[in-house]
Amino acid sequence: MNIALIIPRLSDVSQRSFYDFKFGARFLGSRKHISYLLAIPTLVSLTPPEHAVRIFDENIEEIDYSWKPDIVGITARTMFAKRAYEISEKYRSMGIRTIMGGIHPSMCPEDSLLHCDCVVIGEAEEIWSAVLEDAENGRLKRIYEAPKHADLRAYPIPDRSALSRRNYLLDIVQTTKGCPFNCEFCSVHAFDGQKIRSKTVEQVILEIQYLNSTKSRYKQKISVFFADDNIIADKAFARTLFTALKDHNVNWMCQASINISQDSDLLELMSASGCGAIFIGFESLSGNNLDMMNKGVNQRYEYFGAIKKIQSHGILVHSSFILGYDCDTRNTFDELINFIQEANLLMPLINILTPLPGTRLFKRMEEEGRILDYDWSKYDTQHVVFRPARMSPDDLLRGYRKVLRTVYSFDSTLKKLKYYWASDFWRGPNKSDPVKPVFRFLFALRLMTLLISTNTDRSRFILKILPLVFDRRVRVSTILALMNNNDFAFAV
Ligand code: B12
Ligand code: SF4
Repeated sequence: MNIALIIPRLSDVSQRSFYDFKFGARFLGSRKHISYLLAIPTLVSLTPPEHAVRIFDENIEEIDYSWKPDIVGITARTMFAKRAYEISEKYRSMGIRTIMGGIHPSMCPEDSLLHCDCVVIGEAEEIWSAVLEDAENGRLKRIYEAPKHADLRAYPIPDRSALSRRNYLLDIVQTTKGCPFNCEFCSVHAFDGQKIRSKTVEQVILEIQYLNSTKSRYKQKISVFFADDNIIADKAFARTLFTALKDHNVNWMCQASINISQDSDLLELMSASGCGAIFIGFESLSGNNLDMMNKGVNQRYEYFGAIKKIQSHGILVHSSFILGYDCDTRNTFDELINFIQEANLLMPLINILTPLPGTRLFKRMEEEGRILDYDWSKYDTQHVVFRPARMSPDDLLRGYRKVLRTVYSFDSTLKKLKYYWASDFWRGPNKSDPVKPVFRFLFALRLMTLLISTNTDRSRFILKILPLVFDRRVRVSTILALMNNNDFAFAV
């Protein structure tokens, strides 16, 4: 069969995402996107070789509807489920059968089945080849459900050969699945389970070797985002993995729980193996909120100290906060701004609380009659889809925008950058992966082209930044990422 595998873009309601890199792509004159979704190369690797596969990622290309496959597989998260439905309907109107999978159809199969021919609930590993066999023999069922969680050691590595990798900033690699915690707002434990499953370190290194052997000639090192929910959940595995990574010349980022701040040896190993940033869900400054979230683990750590400790190893803390939990009031916004500024958090992710389907939060909000909107494209953490407990939906939206625009204002960005430059924070990467002078020069030239603009804050920022672009402590990619974040903050 001919099979199309599709990654939908966000719907029109929710055109922007913190991670969309739209400003960056315009700046570079390309259509670069942060990354592909790992589900797609995973599906390719599970597809028997007699089938032909084409991938369309709407974030970097248009779907070629003139190519008529026998079957279409679409991956869907909640925030782009509506767009996934549109694509599915379009193919169905052409007489082509569609199959949807991923977290959204798994959590809302009935809703998804209104728009596609078949839903796969759960992970594809155990079931995808059976689905394809049924499709080929004209007996595709409406619903398939993975019989159990996949043993990650039993499958081939994701096949990225059909991806346009040069269009992505990062490669995605997953080494473990599952999370032992049970936060109220999160769907990971419901989908991936609470038991940690890992690949073997050898499997992961094989993926890294493949990525290295096919990297763009412009890159000295590959950049990898480890898509594990908590890369240190199994510390023994993590230690072996980080030790093995040391020999493979990788810039990497990951997600981990705050207790990593207590483990100097592990932090040292992470830093030595190329870890540049750890994403940590701080979620809230309020202990009562953390209790409600069931995120007690955070309460055992003093946030300022934890951030300082991690950053003392040359690893940037990417923080994430949720606004709108039940104990939040209109004062919460200023408290969060003050905290972020005082802690010099460089790229905080600010989320409006979103009751994602399949979470305990969604169930509670429904029971309390507080869900105001079921338009999935607004479930993107930038819209208010529920009634907050101690403020109006409008207060929450305005407060969110205030936080975003304050912490990503150019003044604040420059102040924080100077803080990091003063300590020569990026000396490790600047030594092992120096920015070529030609890139600095091109970056400065491109910055200058932005000076003629009505955005006077940006022009002022550029004028202050220009003399520093050639400073050896400065990484131009960080400046571009922050300009991208500023653009996002003022667009939503
Ligand atoms: C890595 C990651 C990111 C990264 C990278 C994004 C990327 N390119 O993948 C970053 C940090 C950028 C990110 C951003 C966001 N993320 Co995120 N992210 C993840 C994470 C940790 C891993 C995803 C992953 O790669 N999994 C590995 C792949 C192989 O698994 P999979 O996608 O589930 O696919 C399997 C099955 O679902 C199934 N399957 C999937 N598709 C299909 C299709 C077919 C046809 C079939 C048969 C089967 C199938 O088979 C696959 C193999 O087993 C997940 C949590 C998790 N554990 O999954 C959250 C998660 C996907 N993110 C989530 C959220 C909310 C976000 C953000 C909104 C956060 C924010 N505030 O900005 C943004 C949205 C960005 C966007 N537009 O997608 C939620 C989504 C919940 C939902 N209901 O949609 C998750 C589940 C975490 C959570 N808290 O619940 N994310
Ligand atoms: S928010 Fe993080 S720690 Fe909590 S359940 Fe989800 S993945 Fe686990």
